[in-house]
Amino acid sequence: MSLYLIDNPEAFGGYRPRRANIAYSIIGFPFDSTSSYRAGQRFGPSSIRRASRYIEFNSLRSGIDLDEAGGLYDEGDVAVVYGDPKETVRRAIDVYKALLDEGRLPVMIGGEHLGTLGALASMRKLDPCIIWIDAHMDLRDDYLGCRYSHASVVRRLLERFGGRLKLFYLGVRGFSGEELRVAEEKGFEVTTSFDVRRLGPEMVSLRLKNFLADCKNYYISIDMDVFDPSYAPGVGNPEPEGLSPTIVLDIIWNIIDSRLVGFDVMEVSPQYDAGGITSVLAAKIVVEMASMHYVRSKGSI
Ligand SMILES: [Mn+2]
Repeated sequence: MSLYLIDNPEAFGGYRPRRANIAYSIIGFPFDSTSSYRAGQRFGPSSIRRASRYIEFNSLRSGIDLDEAGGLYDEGDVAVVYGDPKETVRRAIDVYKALLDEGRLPVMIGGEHLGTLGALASMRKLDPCIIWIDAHMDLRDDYLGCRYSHASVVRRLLERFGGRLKLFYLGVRGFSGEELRVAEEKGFEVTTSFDVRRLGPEMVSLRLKNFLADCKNYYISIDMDVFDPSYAPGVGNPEPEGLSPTIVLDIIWNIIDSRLVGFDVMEVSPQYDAGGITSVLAAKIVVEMASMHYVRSKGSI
């Protein structure tokens, strides 16, 4: 296994199932060095793991109990280097390559959104389409002079994927004029939080299905700030007028299938998480998405 993986004694769900029995690998990304506002995302993975011990592993949408299906295997955390985002991304890529070589389906819990750059950069050969569920576009060339920033992840991905990236923004509502111009120029699909309210979940799901029609595989990244701050106050950059968890999960349930090659749930900042509800929601999303994917792919990936 990878050198850049550190065991975390608090496994997701409170235990480690037999690794061979389940393909889902949880990877913590405890990093927040480029955080511009409410730092503390380095504690996100631990907080999500703690919350995951006290929720049920059954899923109403998919109708299964993930514990009975084999559980979720927690690999531990990426060995991040605080203050060195570039080296940290390199290490995340190394960890992901090792897991992908084993045929596992990686699930990142974070941690600032930069971790997604490592996850997706490791998947260049798979050339996945990307569903980016976030209040923000993360499309700045640099942020405060830093090119390896949580606010520049999609821009760096564009470079790594040689300018051809198939990406669908869902729930965005906070972005600069320049970011929107780049998104349009690159042909990204942009469905804002207001579009979701106007169109409703069924129409949005149709848009997504069309987008995915000629994708061999795809990746889903969820920044917890896509949700309204009333559902998810504990994030690095809260943005009012967000989506509800039920709408986002209903949309994902409408489209999820065996082509999914990985997903992540990022940006939990527990110090700002009144009542700990953001961590509970993040843990629930991990369980729900793995369950939905398990059912749609009949447990095989
Ligand atoms: Mn983001």
